Amino acid sequence: MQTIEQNFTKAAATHGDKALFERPGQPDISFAAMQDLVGRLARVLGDLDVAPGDRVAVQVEKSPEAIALYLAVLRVGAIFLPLNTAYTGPEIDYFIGDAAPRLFVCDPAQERTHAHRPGDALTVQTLGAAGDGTLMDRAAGAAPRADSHAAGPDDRAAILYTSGTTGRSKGAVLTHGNLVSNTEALLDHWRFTENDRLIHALPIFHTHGLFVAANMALTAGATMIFLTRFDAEEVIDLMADATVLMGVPTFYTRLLKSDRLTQKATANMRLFVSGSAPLLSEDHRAFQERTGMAILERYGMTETCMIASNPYDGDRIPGAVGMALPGVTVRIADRDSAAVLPQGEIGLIEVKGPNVFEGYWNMPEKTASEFREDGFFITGDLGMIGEDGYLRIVGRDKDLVISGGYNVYPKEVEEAIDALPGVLESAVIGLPHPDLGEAVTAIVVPRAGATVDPDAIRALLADGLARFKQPKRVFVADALPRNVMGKVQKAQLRKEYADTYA
Ligand code: MCA
Ligand code: AMP
Repeated sequence: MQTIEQNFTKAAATHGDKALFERPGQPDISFAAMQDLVGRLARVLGDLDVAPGDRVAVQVEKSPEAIALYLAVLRVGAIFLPLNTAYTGPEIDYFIGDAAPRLFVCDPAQERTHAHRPGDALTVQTLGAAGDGTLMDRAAGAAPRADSHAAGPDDRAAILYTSGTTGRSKGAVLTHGNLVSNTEALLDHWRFTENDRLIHALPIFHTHGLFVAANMALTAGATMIFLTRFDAEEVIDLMADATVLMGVPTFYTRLLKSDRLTQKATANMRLFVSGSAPLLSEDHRAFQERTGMAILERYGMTETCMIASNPYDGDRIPGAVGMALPGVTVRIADRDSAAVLPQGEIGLIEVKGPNVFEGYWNMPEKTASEFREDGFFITGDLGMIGEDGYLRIVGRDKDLVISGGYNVYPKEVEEAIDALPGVLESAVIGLPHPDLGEAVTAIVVPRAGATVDPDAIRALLADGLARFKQPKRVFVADALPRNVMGKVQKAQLRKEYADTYA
């Protein structure tokens, strides 16, 4: 069994001087230099008493050093736990409390905020965007550790928190086998090789940027053109010297806004991948008209890595996410009876394979409730498999908003709003948004005799909720529409407020 870290070591042995990272205006970083840094960071982790199975929580800006830290954590057999840089203090408190990491690595600017954290077992270190901070200071003179902790496919590699319908985030535990099998399937399916030059503009604390994009380049020995954020004009400039872009639908919506997106601009590119949220069919078609290239849409989940993909050769169909990846089984089942449904019928998308996670950290009951008895994981997405064999996602059985590729669970936002003074209750919905796909929107009902101000509500939410979870608009209403069972009719609200961002 090889781990992602061991596969990287193999690639580094072959590609020594080749650039692993290229960054506009900054020096390249070769595979050999990266390998040296991973070794030194692995030594530092050992010196900090990080043992196999320990969690290492990391909330840092995107940098090559952060990727090196990820590989070093795998090298020592610990569990990598990346956290969105947008998370605020109360959110971090929850993750640290739940995962009980041995080490927490934060941005140097946050060190004082987190200094209070060290309890019996927790150490806080820092890593800055420019490769600065206490961790790198320690690594400067360290003797590289070359040997990897022996890991089997079922050993734990990472925990990624995903919000829950109950409002409580769940840590999805991913094994080395999950990461390696999925990376291998994607390398093969998308014909990704050492000759590729990947424009990497995604954040590295989620599956898409870390376990799809970075793992593929690290394993294949490819070069990443590593950008700290997505800028459409910059990405168009870089296409002349790149081969692949992986992005969320918002990337493509924004690229299409530029007149400079042309067949000529994309002539060197061989593949555009979209995922994490539905790609608008009209964007798919417009992109093909403008560039002559069909975006390849794929479908995945934090709990399952990638599940299905449109073909590399063959039709990439707008509105479809393709077929199950090799080794992965997808079926459509009835929500209540669990009966497997025939082709063409809409039901819950369920998945089984080496890509499917072990379970939720410390939540055996929650884990059990999301698997069928025969081991299929219930995604909570609604879909159907057409006569053409392509999977289409037609909706969600879970109350979830996906904004610019980030998941927001309404329950969590509603709980935060309901706790504010003067609020009786609230409903949070996703509404069509021209840039983000869906925008988080709140409808708030004041207590009798109280008045609530939408701007004040937004301001009060700012300290406790990550920015992407905060409602873009807040509406005040006298009451929420309910059915006879008393359940809030969110479909009705979505209809009523549909044109908010038009
Ligand atoms: C930024 N803002 C957002 C978002 N991003 N608000 C809602 N949703 C967002 N996604 C806020 C900013 O804080 C700012 O707020 C305002 O919106 C405008 O920011 P802007 O500069 O336009 O944003 P940006 O920095 O350009 O970011 C937009 C983005 C980014 C490029 C779409 O959100 C992004 O990189 N998303 C990718 C997420 C991702 O990697 N998802 C994969 C998850 P204000 O104006 O108030 O200050 S993995 C996954 O889902 C599965 C497994 C899968 O299948 O891949
Ligand atoms: P996350 O929990 O961040 O891993 O997000 C996973 C969810 O994103 C899935 O359950 C889907 O609802 C959604 N998703 C991912 N890829 C696609 C896609 N290509 N089309 C539609 N929805 C998608």
